Amino acid sequence: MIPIQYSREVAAARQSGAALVALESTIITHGMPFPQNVETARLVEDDVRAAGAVPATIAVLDGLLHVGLEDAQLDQLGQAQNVAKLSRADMAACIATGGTGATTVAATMIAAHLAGIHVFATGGIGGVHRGAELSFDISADLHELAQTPVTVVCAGAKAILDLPKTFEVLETLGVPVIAFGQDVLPAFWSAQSDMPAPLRMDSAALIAQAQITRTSMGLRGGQLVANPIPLDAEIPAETLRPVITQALDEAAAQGISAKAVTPFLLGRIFELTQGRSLTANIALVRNNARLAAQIAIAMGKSPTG
Ligand code: PSU
Ligand code: MN
Repeated sequence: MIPIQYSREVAAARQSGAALVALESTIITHGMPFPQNVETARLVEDDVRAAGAVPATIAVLDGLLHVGLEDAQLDQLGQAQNVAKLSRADMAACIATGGTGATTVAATMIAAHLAGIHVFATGGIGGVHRGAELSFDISADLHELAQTPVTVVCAGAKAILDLPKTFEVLETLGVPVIAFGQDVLPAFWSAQSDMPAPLRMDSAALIAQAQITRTSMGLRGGQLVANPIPLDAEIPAETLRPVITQALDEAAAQGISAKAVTPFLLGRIFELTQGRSLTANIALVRNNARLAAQIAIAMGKSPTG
């Protein structure tokens, strides 16, 4: 095993057996502007604590895998330039070469699993990009969900993606997609989409039990919980549609590709909505952190967990 640097708080939680919730860092370095990125990361950690669990924000700093960041490290990462965006393909290389990188959903799942953490909260997972039939751009997040046993709480896949194709791929890969408390899938900035949810659960305890059952059946992989953004924070899909189209057109015109696509689109949508997309993004991540904490606590209470 590679060495893992735990924060003081996470190390204490591991000793006492407290429930842990993993948090990613790409949303900090590539998903939100400074200083809202650091402020949000702190709020999300506090939301996990207020719900009775312990937050473990994950990143690679100077070649060392950190599970839980001290306050100063979080601050530094939030302001650092040229931080790598790490997924399954490049995480080990970053560690081996002493680099610094923020972990995407895929890389955070890998790290959480290495650290024995079963639940992870993020904003929106990556997925199948629009036009993927030509670009082949499908996020590694989907394949990670198929193989790493971590329950990921998100607000759906980001609405910049091709949502029907994203959920088709998840089904093909055998990933349970569970809408929390509603019959349709949420769509990140919007609470509802027109896609029926493959599965629906209304309690954290059931979600925890479903993951435990999966693992005890020898089924590989995690599950995706799609938790709708709180209604008072949502942006209706009709409002976003032209904004997303414009951002996508600009990305195509400027030849933005590969890892740069998602950060570019999120940044342009932030500008085109005068910051409203960021306010919604912050609200949905915090909402996901609270649910993830409840699931983590329920997993700890289960006799088989
Ligand atoms: N959720 C957010 N903002 C983000 C992300 C998630 O609210 O920026 C990040 C996650 O790290 C996710 C990544 O894994 O976006 C997807 O990147 P890509 O589409 O390049 O796979
Ligand atoms: Mn991609």
